[in-house]
Amino acid sequence: MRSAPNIIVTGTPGVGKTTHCELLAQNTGLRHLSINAVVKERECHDGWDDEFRSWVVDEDKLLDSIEEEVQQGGCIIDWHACDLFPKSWIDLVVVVRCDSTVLYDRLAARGYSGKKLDENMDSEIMEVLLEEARESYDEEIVVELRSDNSDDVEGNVERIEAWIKQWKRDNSGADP
Ligand code: DAT
Repeated sequence: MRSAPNIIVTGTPGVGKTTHCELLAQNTGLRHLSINAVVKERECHDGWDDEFRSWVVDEDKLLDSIEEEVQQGGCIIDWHACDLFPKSWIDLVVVVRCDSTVLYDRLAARGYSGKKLDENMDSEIMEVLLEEARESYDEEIVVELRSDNSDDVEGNVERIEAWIKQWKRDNSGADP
């Protein structure tokens, strides 16, 4: 049994996943597991996709690589997909959402253009990640949080911190 929960923070690139994960890790002591970094550093990929300027992820290798760490609990998994992580690993799925005008500006500032920019904008507008989360996990562990400005980040992180405290009370092993 885990002594701290595992949380996925997911959403379209640019919505604010990493911003949330870093603050949450700092405030709670949970570990920020950036899947981007894992894929790159532990070479869990089949090479580089030039068109999308991103790694082609080898999901089996990725899951093997993080399994032991995640099963210990206390991981905040930061990734723009969520359906690959086994249900039994995960206690909460946070889908970060963002206004599309705000997102467009963030992605353009990041240097995204053409097909990569268009596909990410479509993904946010079509609620692709929210749908993926709802299809992959029990409804009651999926929450959608808005991240248009810095007040949103603080409010969201406070909410997740309160949830973590409650999870720890509920899973302490003590009699109710
Ligand atoms: P992601 O990890 O989802 O790709 P990020 O955390 O790297 O997103 O954020 C992308 C950029 O937008 C980065 O420059 C920080 C900024 N940002 C994220 N969330 C924000 C918010 N709620 N208010 C203002 N800026 C935000």
